[in-house]
Amino acid sequence: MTITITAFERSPDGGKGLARDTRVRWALEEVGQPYEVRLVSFHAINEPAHLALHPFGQIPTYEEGDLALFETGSIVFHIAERHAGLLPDDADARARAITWMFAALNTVEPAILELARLPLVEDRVRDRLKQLSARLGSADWLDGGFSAGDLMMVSVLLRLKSSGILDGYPNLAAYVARGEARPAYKRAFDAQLAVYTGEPPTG
Ligand SMILES: N[C@@H](CCC(=O)N[C@@H](CS)C(=O)NCC(=O)O)C(=O)O
Repeated sequence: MTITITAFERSPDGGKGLARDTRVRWALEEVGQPYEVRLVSFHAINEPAHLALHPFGQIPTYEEGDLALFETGSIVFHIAERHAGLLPDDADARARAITWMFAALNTVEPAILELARLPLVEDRVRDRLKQLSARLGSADWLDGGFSAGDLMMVSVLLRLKSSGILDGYPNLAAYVARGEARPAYKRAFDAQLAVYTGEPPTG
């Protein structure tokens, strides 16, 4: 029975093997099963014909006669069950191999995917800082005298201090420093720190 999988005709990784059809191809190669590939566009994955195979409009899919599968975990598991070479015969060892499949998909892959999203998140933060920096200009505070607006904005920006991102926006770095220099901020900071040091606040 012919096995047909789907893959992107233009993968965003430009052929680095990161698209998930690669793991299905790999499993099929390991067990020596020939297969065909139907290349699909980003548009086609949301068309009814593809959605009938994959309800979430993704690749890869796997077709073998009347059987249609999606999700690489289930596809690789199916291949491994039907052909020798990917799952041990011993029942316990088999269960452990399956455990590692779940670990890869449920525990390790989500964390790695977050890392891949990091550059996008950083771009978004820099956009916001650029806008805020333009708005603050050479003023001390956002709208005349110090207000609750500055209290909140400085509190939020403080989270970026250790990242070094603020260094690219000198007026924002100075704005945060002005906030931190306020006696009331120092008192608040010392009071929360005292919870950990056991020392009474100095202010
Ligand atoms: N959990 C799915 C994830 C499939 C997936 O995210 N596929 C990507 C390509 S590697 C895709 O089709 N992305 C397009 C989209 O989600 O719109 C699996 O393991 O098969």
